[in-house]
Amino acid sequence: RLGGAAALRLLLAAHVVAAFEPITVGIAIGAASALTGYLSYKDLYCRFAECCRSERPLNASALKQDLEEKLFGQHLATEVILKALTGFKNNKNPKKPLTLSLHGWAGTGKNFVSQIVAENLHPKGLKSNFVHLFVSTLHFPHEQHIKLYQARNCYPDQLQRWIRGNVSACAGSVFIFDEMDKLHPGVIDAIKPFLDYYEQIDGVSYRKAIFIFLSNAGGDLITKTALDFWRAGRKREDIQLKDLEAVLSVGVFNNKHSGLWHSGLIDRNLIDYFIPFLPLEYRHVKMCVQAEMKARGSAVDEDVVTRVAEEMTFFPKDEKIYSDKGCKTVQSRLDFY
Ligand SMILES: *[C@@H]1O[C@H](CO)[C@@H](O)[C@H](O)[C@H]1NC(C)=O
Ligand SMILES: CC(=O)N[C@H]1CO[C@H](CO)[C@@H](O)[C@@H]1O
Repeated sequence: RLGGAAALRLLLAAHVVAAFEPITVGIAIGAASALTGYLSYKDLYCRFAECCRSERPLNASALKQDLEEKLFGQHLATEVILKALTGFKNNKNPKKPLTLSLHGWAGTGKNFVSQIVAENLHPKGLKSNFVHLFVSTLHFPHEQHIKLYQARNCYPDQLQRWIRGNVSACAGSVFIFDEMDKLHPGVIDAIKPFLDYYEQIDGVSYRKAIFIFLSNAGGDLITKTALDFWRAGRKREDIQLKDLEAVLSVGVFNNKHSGLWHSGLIDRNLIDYFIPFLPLEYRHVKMCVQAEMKARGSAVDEDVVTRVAEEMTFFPKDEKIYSDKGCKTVQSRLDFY
């Protein structure tokens, strides 16, 4: 048995090689782990290369802490996401992939939550090889371009091949579809089979995968409900899922621009959870500014916090309760100060 220093040298060598050549890494790491003797090959390998580890249990308290500390004003989303993910990850035998549909105005935290979820499932988050973000306006064509894309064979077959390839490589892959409301129905048709209750499709099981859809659809109805509560003098935190769930699925379903409209995702119950994001109030915007300052490593200057928050525009006209853009422009405004 070699001393610690020699083993360490081997490990470092493996690390350097890791950047260049996967097969050599395997051998070098194998040697190093034989020498160090206490780390399994897999553990060691996964220090250098990203491993999929679909079976790794979710750390529910870490997810809870992330959501509570970083996401502001979204008690419903926090609750539902925590419940949905722990339930799904604790289930050894899910009958279908987990599908979450996140709804609300821009800046309310939908993208942010997807990022938190991704990081809790795969430590590298959005940079992970097992997390895939599709932005409809970026990845998918406008209607008039569809022929062209079809000719180039990158739509929607390409998407199916990607999903298939990605899930084959990692059963616990996460797919995030942003701007669902701008997504062409054909794209949804292409992914629909993967969301269904099939045991396998062509030898691949999609049941451990997670699909997250983001859209603005239903944002106006969610806002209306929040406003009704406010006007009735009731607390925001008293809004319950049942106050919104019906509104949401009917509203979304009836909205031609929702991307989910007549896609069969709803009438076939392929969406497991509709998750509403409430419009953000002045106090939440302030929390966003404070959090952003902390994240940048600077002391929280309440003066600046107030100034940034007061620069946002609030609606409705008379009451001025909710921020137009949620927390969306906080970062750039903070840059300015
Ligand atoms: C889960 O997360 C908590 C909070 O971040 C941490 O203290 C704990 O060690 C984690 N547990 C495991 C098993 O990783
Ligand atoms: C193996 C495979 O098909 N991987 C695909 C996973 O998805 C990304 C897009 O996010 C494709 O670029 C990969 O080719």
